[in-house]
Amino acid sequence: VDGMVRHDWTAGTVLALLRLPLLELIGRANAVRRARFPDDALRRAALLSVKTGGCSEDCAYCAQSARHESVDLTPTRLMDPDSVIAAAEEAKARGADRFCMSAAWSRARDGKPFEAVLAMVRGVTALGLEACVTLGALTPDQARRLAEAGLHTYNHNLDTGPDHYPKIVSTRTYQDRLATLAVARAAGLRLCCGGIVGLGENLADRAAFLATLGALDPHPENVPVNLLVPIPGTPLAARPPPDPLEAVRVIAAARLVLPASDIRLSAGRATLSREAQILCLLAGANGVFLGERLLTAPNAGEEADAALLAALT
Ligand code: SAM
Ligand code: DTB
Ligand code: SF4
Repeated sequence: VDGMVRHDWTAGTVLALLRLPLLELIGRANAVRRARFPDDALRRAALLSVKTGGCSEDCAYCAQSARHESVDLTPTRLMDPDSVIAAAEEAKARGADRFCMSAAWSRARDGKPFEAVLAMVRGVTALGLEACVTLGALTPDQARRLAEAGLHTYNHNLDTGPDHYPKIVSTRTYQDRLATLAVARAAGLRLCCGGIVGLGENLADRAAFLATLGALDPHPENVPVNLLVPIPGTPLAARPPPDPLEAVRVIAAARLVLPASDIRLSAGRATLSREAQILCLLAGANGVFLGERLLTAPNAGEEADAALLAALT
């Protein structure tokens, strides 16, 4: 029965969803979306890179890996908490309900930088925003301290299916990612865990990715679906951006696999027409990142956001 939360998803059952005729898939996903989110409210997050570039991991899509030497990016130091909190205040004034802070770290380090992140979390939470951070791998103690500081959600993406993952990242394993998700969950944090369409994965990889999320109990509360933004200087620079309808199918299948989770149409939105974005929402997405910038890449921007929101009213 569509719309029931279940955890017995397999790559096979999800593959069957991804292969449905497009209109049937969208129709079923939209029925679940309407039943679960009857007010059609769009969740609005703002994104800030609090520490950009210089990362020791080698994620093939990422502008921030120090290993992709020809990417045009100057690494920055960790921002000071006051500037971050000021940016959160502006985001709130522009209508954001959540503030996501990203650091290009393979793992969170103890000491001063971690204390600063805790101060950011406290400050953003005090503004009445949902604070979310993504810091790489966490120890149980770090996860506990983030939860104590009021962190709403921890983001840690699986990106793709387990078989395709080693073709995209060699410096860590899929198991490492799952272990960090378990650490964050054990500390009582909500999870944001999503992936990317357009990494050269096939339909079976997409099915295995969604089945992995669907098998987590509880499901991640948030699932960002990114369309690859090909970044000059990265190994995936020459890859064509994915067909928007591929993302529509992934979003619709995600809505059926994870009926109660928020699904955010994330990176790549800037290249989608307003109509393609609305198709993504119809297929089950119920959130976006607002603003001019993602982490290093441009986002849709204020004008396009306003046009989208106006079209929806
Ligand atoms: N270092 C942390 C980590 O990897 O968990 C957090 C930052 S990382 C940049 C956050 C996520 O952004 C990645 O997991 C990936 O899914 C997404 N992302 C990064 N670069 C992207 C790109 N060029 N296109 C689409 N999504 C991208
Ligand atoms: C997520 O899944 N997508 C956002 C957020 N979580 C951190 C980041 C997208 C990054 C896009 C590429 C860039 O800006 O460098
Ligand atoms: Fe580092 Fe995260 Fe980028 Fe991978 S995705 S290179 S871990 S910042």
